[in-house]
Amino acid sequence: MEEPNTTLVAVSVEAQGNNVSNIEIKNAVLPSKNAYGAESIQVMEGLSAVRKRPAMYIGSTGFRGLHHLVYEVVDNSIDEALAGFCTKIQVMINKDGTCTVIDNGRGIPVEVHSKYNISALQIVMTKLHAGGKFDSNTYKVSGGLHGVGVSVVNALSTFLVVEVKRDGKIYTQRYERGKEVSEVTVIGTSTENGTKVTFMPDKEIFETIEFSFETLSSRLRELAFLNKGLAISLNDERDGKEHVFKYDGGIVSFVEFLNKNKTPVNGVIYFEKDKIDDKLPEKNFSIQLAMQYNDSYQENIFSFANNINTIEGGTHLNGFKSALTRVINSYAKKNNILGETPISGEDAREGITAVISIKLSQPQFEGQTKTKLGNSDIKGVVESLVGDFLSSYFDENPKVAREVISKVVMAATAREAARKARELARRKGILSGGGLPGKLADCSNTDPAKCELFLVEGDSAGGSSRQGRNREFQAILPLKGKILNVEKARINKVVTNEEISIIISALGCNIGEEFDISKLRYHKIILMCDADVDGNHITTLELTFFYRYMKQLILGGNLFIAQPPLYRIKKGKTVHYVYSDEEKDKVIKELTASKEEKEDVSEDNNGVANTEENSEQENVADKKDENESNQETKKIGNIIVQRFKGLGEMNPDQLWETTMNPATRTLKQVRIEDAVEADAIFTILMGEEVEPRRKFIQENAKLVDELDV
Ligand code: 0RA
Repeated sequence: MEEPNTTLVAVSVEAQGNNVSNIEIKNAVLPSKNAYGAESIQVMEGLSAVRKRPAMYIGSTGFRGLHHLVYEVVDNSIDEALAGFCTKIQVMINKDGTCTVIDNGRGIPVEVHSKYNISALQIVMTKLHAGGKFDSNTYKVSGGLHGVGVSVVNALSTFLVVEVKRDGKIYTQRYERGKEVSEVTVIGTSTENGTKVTFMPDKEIFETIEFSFETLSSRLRELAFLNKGLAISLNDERDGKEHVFKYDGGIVSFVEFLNKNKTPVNGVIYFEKDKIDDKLPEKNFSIQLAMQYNDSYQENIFSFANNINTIEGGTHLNGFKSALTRVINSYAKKNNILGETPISGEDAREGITAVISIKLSQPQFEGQTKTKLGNSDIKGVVESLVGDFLSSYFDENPKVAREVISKVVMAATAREAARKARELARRKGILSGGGLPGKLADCSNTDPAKCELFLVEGDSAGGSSRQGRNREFQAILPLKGKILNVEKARINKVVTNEEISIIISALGCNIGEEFDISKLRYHKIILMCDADVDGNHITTLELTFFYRYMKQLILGGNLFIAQPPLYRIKKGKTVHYVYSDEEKDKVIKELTASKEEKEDVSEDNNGVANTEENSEQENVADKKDENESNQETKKIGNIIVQRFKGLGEMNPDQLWETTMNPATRTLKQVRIEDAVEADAIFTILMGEEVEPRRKFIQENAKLVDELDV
């Protein structure tokens, strides 16, 4: 069953207001500059396939898919920048709901194709995979969601208008649902070059057609970091918001940005290398790496392949990690600064912030969300390039090397202390038979794929859920309120924290480098807290723990948040459980309408709220209903509305029916929509610094209201 998702992150942290000047694009790897003419464009098929199965081309027809349309057009402009022809990209969300992307690249070719006798522009816009850009000497992404071609955007738009400035003229053509409705027409002259695309996403295709400024903004900012010197602006004509991104420091600026609310230990270490072989263009490869340690305990590495955030990592990330561990160990050994304990990879990465961005000709994207780089030869290539660079960097910068290594040695010592403390705790019997915690009410099924673990707030709710559950496949672990804030603690404190060590033992898959998904005892882990301020805080603390120590479970789609109902609405013998205030108003309205005149039903939601607030006011009885003595109960006519203050107030049957029964419950799946934002939010909300948190809370009142930290 498809679960609704909880996005860890939905906001951008701060506006970036850089001036757009001194435009300089440094093209790391130049593809061979053979000019594309109209003739080199290969024609493939029409667009009907795209409208039939849109998700195949853009991933989904939801919020994500909608925004992919913009990224698809922007990717084409970025390709022009990579080829050295474009320095500026402007994105606009227009008042009428359309989106415009303008670049100053070469402009899509307009010449008439001799074989087909139509303009190349029309071919690019109306044929799938048409474009002279599918040869391997560019870094076009194949197989992934990007790079499907701008014609896909055309196919999924009610209308699209393109304008091309090229050869001293301005050309235009209009399309509707992917079909041309005008000729390519000259509408003026210009000395400039470039492409302007305006499109209206088709509401027959998409569940929503409303663009989000924040979502576009974070991706465009990321693209600006990854493409040094390229100016990317975003304007929201609906409310006048504007961001301009341009980073002459590229990923060095990216690392500085990521460490903005942290305390750095060293300057940013940067390295880039291109491997270009004109005879073997399919082996072309470039790498950029920027890294800086800070005094926190978190590892924060972002990896990209062809500008795509490889959230699931892959061979480039593994190559970097191996090189780092190896170089740090050998430097420490050579200089006699190795402590008693050997340095593990995790120690070497404690407090690191790094961005690794590679470009390659034929990327293979794998994994659940197609964000894991699979090219097997890349690990060795990255490992040897990074290894060579880092060892000479440390040799040439002994002061930095010592700072880094003394931090790493401290991490190793703390980890060793943590291991010993855990060992001791185990012997002292905090963890009972079979290594499972005594508080765990396990299920009888032993197939992890069928099993669920509920992490429940408090003993009282723990009790009702234990009684209410299906003990065949549902296990219950009651937790004592607030778990440790892992954002502020080093690993030794984290693993010796009682509640956390109980969670780790119950799950069975360990954390960090010892993490082993094959040992995971439950494939669904469900956080179940009260729907109030404390409950939200606990959920956030638990999310922080999973995000920092078991991110794999989030990436694997194993983590969920239960949705207990807020109200129980009863009229006569029928009972409704509702999960939000809007839903409550709606149900009350329906129940009221069914006894009154039908015309009430046609009122909108506001009307209903008013009805309840005003005209029904005299009917509201504040006295407690006899049967529901513990709960806040209101009477509206013959309708009884009962507010659940906590899970503990529900009896086991109610808890089963509303929150635990797979047939009737709603679960929210936790996903990482935007890794950069997710890190920033956890750092800001849960970390040491007070000022950024205050500022963030002011700027994002709504989100924080939901998180309530
Ligand atoms: C096909 C061939 C060439 C450029 C483009 C397409 C192109 C597409 C888009 C979409 C948005 N902006 C774009 N800019 C360029 C090569 C052009 C040449 O050889 O002159």
